[in-house]
Formats: sequence, C-alpha cells, structure tokens
Amino acid sequence: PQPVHLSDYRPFPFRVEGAELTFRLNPSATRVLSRLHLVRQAPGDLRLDGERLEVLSLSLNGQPLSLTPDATGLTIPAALIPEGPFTFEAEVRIDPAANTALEGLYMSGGMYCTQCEAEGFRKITFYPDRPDVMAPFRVRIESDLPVLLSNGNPVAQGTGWAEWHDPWPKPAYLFALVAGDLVAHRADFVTRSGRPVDLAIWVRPGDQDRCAYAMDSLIRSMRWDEEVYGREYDLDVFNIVAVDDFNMGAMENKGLNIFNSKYVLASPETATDDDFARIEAIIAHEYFHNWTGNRITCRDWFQLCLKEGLTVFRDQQFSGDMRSHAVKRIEDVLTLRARQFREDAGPLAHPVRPDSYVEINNFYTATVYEKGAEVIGMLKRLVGDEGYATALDLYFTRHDGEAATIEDWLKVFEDATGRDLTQFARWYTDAGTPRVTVSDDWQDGTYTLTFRQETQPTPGQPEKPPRVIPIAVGLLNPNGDEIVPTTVLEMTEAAQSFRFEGLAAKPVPSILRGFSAPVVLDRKASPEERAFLLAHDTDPFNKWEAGRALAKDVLARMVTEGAEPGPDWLDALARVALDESLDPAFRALALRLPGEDDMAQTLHEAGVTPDPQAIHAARRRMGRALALRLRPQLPALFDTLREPGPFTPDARAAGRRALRLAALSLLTRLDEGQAAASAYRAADNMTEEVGALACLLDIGRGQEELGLFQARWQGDRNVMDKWFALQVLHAAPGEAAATAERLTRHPQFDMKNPNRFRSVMGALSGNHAGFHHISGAAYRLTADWLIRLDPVNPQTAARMSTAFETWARYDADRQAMIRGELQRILAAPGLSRDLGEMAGRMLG
Ligand code: HT7
Ligand code: ZN
Repeated sequence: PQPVHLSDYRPFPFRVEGAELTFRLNPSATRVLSRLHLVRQAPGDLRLDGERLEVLSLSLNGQPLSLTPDATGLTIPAALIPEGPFTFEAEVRIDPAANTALEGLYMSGGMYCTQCEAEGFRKITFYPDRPDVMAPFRVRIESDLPVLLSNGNPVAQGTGWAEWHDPWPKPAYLFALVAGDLVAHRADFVTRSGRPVDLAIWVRPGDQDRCAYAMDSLIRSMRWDEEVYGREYDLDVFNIVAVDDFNMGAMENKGLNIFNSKYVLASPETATDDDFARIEAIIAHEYFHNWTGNRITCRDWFQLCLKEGLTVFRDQQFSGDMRSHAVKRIEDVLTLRARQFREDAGPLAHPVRPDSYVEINNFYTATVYEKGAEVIGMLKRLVGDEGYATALDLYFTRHDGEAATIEDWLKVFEDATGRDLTQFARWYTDAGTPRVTVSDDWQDGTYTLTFRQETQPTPGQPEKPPRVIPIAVGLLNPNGDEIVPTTVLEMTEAAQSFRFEGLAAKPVPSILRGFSAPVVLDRKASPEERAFLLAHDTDPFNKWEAGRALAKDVLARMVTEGAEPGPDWLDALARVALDESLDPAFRALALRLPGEDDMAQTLHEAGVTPDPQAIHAARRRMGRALALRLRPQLPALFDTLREPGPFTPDARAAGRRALRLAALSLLTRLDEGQAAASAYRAADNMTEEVGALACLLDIGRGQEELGLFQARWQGDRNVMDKWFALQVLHAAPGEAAATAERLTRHPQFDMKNPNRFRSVMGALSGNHAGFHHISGAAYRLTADWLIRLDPVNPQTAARMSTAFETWARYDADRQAMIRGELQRILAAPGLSRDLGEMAGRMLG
C-alpha cells in the first residue's frame, strides 16, 4: 500500500451543506440511505470514499447514476455534475453482524453501535470521509429496538423509529449511532448561561447502578471547562453509551460519546482506585473534545495532535485539579517514559505530527497523545499562564467551526504573545527524545549550569537541530533552604550556560522541576546529593525523581556488578515512606521500585545489553532488602492506613489504600503471604482484593484465591479481565507464556473482544522477564495470536504488535528470535495494511 503524505493535502472541491441519513437496521442486512446536499467550490470530479458497501442505488438530482465503485470509493465525473447546488443519493447494504473489526457500524452484545474515527464512516455509506469536510447531519433510525440514538438533539420518535438533528457542522468521523435494549442513568445540568442539558449514560439492564461515578465525573468536567476554559456545552442532550466490544478507550462523537464499558462502569466492589481515576480522566477527555476536536477539528489526520495533544493536556490539568497535582504529574511522567520514551527510542519513532502514514489507525500513539500534551505544557511554561489563557481564547474565537492545522495553532500563540515560535515548531516535526547533559561550576559566588542537548537519529530523520527546551531550575543551599525559587531557563542552543550570581555557598541544583520538558536528563549526581534532594527539594516532582534516580542507580549496580542495596538508599527511602507529613499517595509512589522495562531501556542507553532475567532477579532482591529495612513498621503502616467507614473513591482515600498496599507488598516478601491471604479475605473493595491477590501471585501462591475470585466474578466481563491479566502479569518468567497459552484455551477467552484479548496478550508483554524469556515462547505465542487476530480485528492486532518494538535493546539471540517472528507476521497470507505497516516499520 502507498503511504499518504502531509504534502499531498488538497482541499475538497465541494461543500457538503447537509447530510440526511436513514438507517433500516438489520443485523446482517442494514440498509443505509444517504442524501447529500452539495455545492461545487472548485473544478474536479466528486470522489466519495466507500468500502465494502453493496450498492442498491445511486442518483444525482433524482437521476439514476450507473457508476461502479472501486475498492475504496466512487468517482462521479465532473462532466455529470451540474453548476450550483445538487443532491447525491445512495442506498447501500451493509452487514453489521459480520463486522468484527469494530470499525463502521457493528454489533456488540445485541446492540448496534458505530466507531467512525478515523476512517470508519466510509464503511457505512459513500461520503467524503475526511475531517475537513464538515456538515450538519439529520438521521432517521428504523428498528424495533427500544433505544435509538444519534448525534445532536432528538427531533421526533415513534414506534420503531427516531429522528435526530445535529446542527453543528461536523466531520463524518464524529458521526454515531446506537440502537439497543438499554437503560439510562440520568442527571440534569444547567450551563452557566442557563441552557438546561439532559445527561444520560446508557448501559445494559443491570449495569445502571454502576454509572454514578462516571456521571459525577461528567458533571465536574462540564463545570470545569466552563470555569477554567470558558467553554460551555452546546446541545440539549449529552449521551454516553457503554459497550463491551471496543477497540480503544472511548470516542467523542458529537453529543453521543461511546465508551468501552470498562471506562464507565464502576462500583467499590468491581473497580479499583486506578479504574476510578481512569474513568474520571477519560470521561473528562471525551467531554473536553467537544471544543478541542469537535468545534475545532483537524484539517487532515496529520494534525491529529492538534485535538489529541491538547485534549490530553486538558484532561491532565483537570485530574490534577480534582486530585493532587504532584501525584498526577508523577503518574503522567511514569506513563510518558514507559510508553512514549520507549516508542521514541525504537523503530516506531515518529514526530508528534507525522508526515506520512500507511494506516492512520497506527498513529494513535503515545507520541501523538502524551508527547503532544507535553509540547503544550512547554508552550504554557514559555508563554506563562496569562499568555496561555489569551492564546486559547484567541484559538477558540478564531477557529471555531473550522478544521485547523498545527501552523494555525502556533500562529495563535505568536499573535497572542508576540513570540516567534519557529524553533519551537521542531517539537512537532522532529522525532526523538533529546538527552540533556548537565555540568556545573562554582567560582567566587557564581554558580554556572551548562547544558548540552543531543537527539539521536530516528527513522527518516538523521539530523536533529537543537530545540527550545524550557528547563525549570531551583537552587537549594546546603542546609536545605531554597535560595533560588523555580526559574525557567530557555535553552535554544546545542550547548548553553546559565549563571547564578551572588551566592554565599555552592548550591544544590534541582533541575527540570515538574519535568518541565520531555527530555532525558543526564546528570551524574552523587548518591548523597540525590538523597539530599529526596529529603529537601520543595518541588514534589523532583523530590520523587531524586528517589527514583537513586533507586535506578542502585538497581543498575545490582544488575551489572552484583551489588546489594546499601543503607544510604534504604535509609533515605525509609524516611520518606514513614514521613507522615507527606501525602500517602506520594509515599506510595516513592516506594514503587523502578519497572523492569524502564531499567532495560536505561541499561541499553548506558551501553549495557539488558538481561531481563537478571533485572527481574535484582529487582526482587531490592524489594526484599527494602522490606527488611522497613520490617518493624510494615504491619502498623498496613493497619493504621485502613479507611474507616464505607469506601469512597476520592484521591485521599485512594492514596491511603495505595500506601497500605505498598506496605502489604513488602510484607509479603517476609511472611510468605500470610498477611496478603488474610487481606484478600477481608477486602471489601476491588482495590484491596486485586492488590492482595497480586501480592500472592508474585510469590507463586494465590491459587486458592484465584478460584475464589473466579467463582465470585465469572459473570462480570470487566472484572474477569482482571482475573485473566493478573495471572499472566505476575507469572514467574519461565511460566508466563505457558500461563497465557493456557488462558487462551479458557472457555471465557474470546479474541473478538479486545479487552479480553488485551488482558492476556497485553499482560504477557507487560511481564518483561516473561515476555523476553530466553526460550522465545512468549515471542512465538504473541506472533501466533497476532496472525490469528489480524483478519478479525486488524486495528487491535497492529496496536498490540508494539510488544516487539524494543527488539534492538537485547542480545543477538533475542534479536534474532523477535525479528524472526516479525518476518513470520509479514509473510502471513492476506496480512492487513495495519499490521503489515507495523511489522515492516519495526523490521526497518
Ligand atoms: N478520538 C478517539 C480516538 C480513536 C478511537 C476510539 C475508539 C475506537 C477507535 C478509535 N480510533 C481512534 C478517542 C480519543 O482519543 O478520545
Ligand atoms: Zn482524544
């Protein structure tokens, strides 16, 4: 397949003034009638996208058209098109029941639903399926099912039909339709200008008592967007539907968000604290798209970060406001490093705004989303809070109702703040994570910090000119007082020095506070200096970062030199863990040991070939050493943090549970699981049930508890996903592949359900030492299942193939095995464009 290039963009030569659609729903033979009102804007044929549509009739201004579509659409020659407005009509037949790719119109548990982003609408009818073609839609749904939903406002309904009108012009990727036997959890909202909005979350009967948290999150999101960004909701209704079969997290269709049910349904018994936090964030994310994505959309899919980076940035701000900014920032950076830095360091590296793709679904990546959000965080830091607010207001007024580009976005900031952002734009066009090396000098009361930036070549980009890097710095004096509060240094050169004058003593620098830029900071600091910052830094991110750096240094020496953790690290960490003046959530994060995948990447960057088994073994020894150091305090830490009263999902209570479980995990390394076994039986919420079970599985126990869990939850798909995933994630390295393989034979394993598939195969690649076990069994099993899944659901198969993206880090044997599996995937007959592109890029 030919790649699409950013430089190929051409405006569409027609305007769609209105789209009228009628759906006659039938599981295997749905008829879709579309009437498009069009006006020519420029010379040319009318090209409509359309895939796998059985044509029943086509007409233009009421005259039948005898044209035959090709594999990707229909061309109506310019000569057949009249001057002035005209109407194109098509009737097609589609087969939702056979649609296992979950793109277009498909069925999930007897319900009809749609997923049109990025290019799914072309599987429903002929249409210019590109984001810069925006039109108001009228939709009529005919079906016996009781609930019939589409975008916009309801117009009328009767027995067996309903009509909807969406007055806001939108691209086809935001189209949605749902029909099913559903029940609603309802609430009211009044916007700050007085518009009443009916809110509803639609779920399968029996699930309605698990919607309260999602509804509360929605209401808080709507209020927050009014208060912080001045953005109001703009329709009479806002509907959310939960579906079990869904390729991603959720979808922001105008007025009708469709969600993976795992990001809606929650009760204390079924959802963990992480689930609650994710539900809050994703509900907010999809709601915020109403302005950043729907009202202002993307000109083409290369501009995806325009809506996704900004919307992630907004949902991160929201979660920080709702919870703790410090904890949220640490968690976001952990995710960024685990997913985006990993992507940026391998064969799949691409710019935040890519300039070519074969399959756009392969570019819904951590780089576009999370790095896209980091880039906005940097912009905000550079222009200040006020500059950011002014720029955003200008963005909304200047581009409302338009399909915009990154150039438009940056121009808004230039116009609002007077800054030249030419160099800053490299963050959008250049792939790779800059490495910033720091050295310092102290002379006669002047402290000098010198930074050097370097970015390794990435596929297709050998040269990496310097970028603008905002480096937030604070200075502490040797007794721990802050003498220079956070100051943002703007690095623009390959090497640059910054001076601080008039200081009485050599300070201790706290660099890259708040993780002010998505870079790897390379600073050779002594363990004493890191311990000092862990104890005294006023910036909570850098306080945590100091502890993390210390732990990584210790772990690296354990892996490479066989060293054991010394008292410096153990004492420094114990002080933080036991400091009751600190937020328990922060203490829990400080106790979390560096991840094995993260360690593998760090060793690789230091020129050491990582041995997954050695990392795994060292990390276990590290955990045991920490447990021994904290032994006297662990039981009390576990008991006194118990929450009195009924479960609440708020951040304070969740933080206490997180620290309690961190203590339990350490205790388990000393008592052979006694405390965890009783904690499992005493648990009255899913956080502690799963937490205790994970502790047991980690030490090779928990079989009885797995049986209890299954007996209790086998009727609940979302909870059972946890049961599948836990067993694979916590399997011993030599058993992980066999465990996953056994679970694929379980009667409740269903590869057509992406959540279930991910809970086994995603968990296998998440078990670092298990996935990279030298037998190669996990590599083979993963490739077997990707090949099997590909014809069923190519989008999910392609996403999951990123398990192999880190192959170049490892030794020659593992490299050969992984490359062999990628070649086997590439040779699979009938391979999809999705998986083919990914395997090809990974092989280079
Ligand atoms: N904008 C959406 C991205 C998306 C998607 C969602 C569900 C299924 C397939 C999908 N393809 C792309 C989700 C979001 O970022 O908010
Ligand atoms: Zn999004």
